[in-house]
Amino acid sequence: MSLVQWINLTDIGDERGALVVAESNINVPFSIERIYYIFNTKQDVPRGFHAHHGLKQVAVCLSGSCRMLLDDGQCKEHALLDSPVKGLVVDKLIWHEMYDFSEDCVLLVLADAHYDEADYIRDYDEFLGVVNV
Ligand code: T46
Repeated sequence: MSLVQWINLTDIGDERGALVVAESNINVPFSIERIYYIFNTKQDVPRGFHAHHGLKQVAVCLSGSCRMLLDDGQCKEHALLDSPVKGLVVDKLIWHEMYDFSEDCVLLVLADAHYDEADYIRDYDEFLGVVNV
């Protein structure tokens, strides 16, 4: 199965413009406990470089574009986030790196838990140990 899993966030807008809805356990496969967004990102400055022990997330590029590397310790895949109707699932125990942020990129992230630094694995060798590679 591909590491790159998309959620289709349907545009239910009308002649006035677009409208997209994200709902817990309906089109988002978990209960949303936190949202955060990343913008004004310096170009050529990547972010991420971690995995989560338990956190599940969906990332949506509301404006502009960026790319994300997903790595399960065996395979690496790259995804282009360039649409507000495409949500990229970032599951637990997936090492991820975001890069190639456009100047106008606004990256929204829906998460299934509150912020907890103890949930982060920020060392790649530790990550490989956790996923038993
Ligand atoms: C992720 C990717 C996609 C908080 O205090 N609360 C929060 O909810 C978040 C997200 C971050 N922080 C603090 C933790 C760090 O001291 O903000 C600082 C920057 O976070 P970080 O370096 O982890 O940012 P990114 O862009 O590398 O990663 C973020 C999320 O942290 C992470 O969970 O999966 O976006």
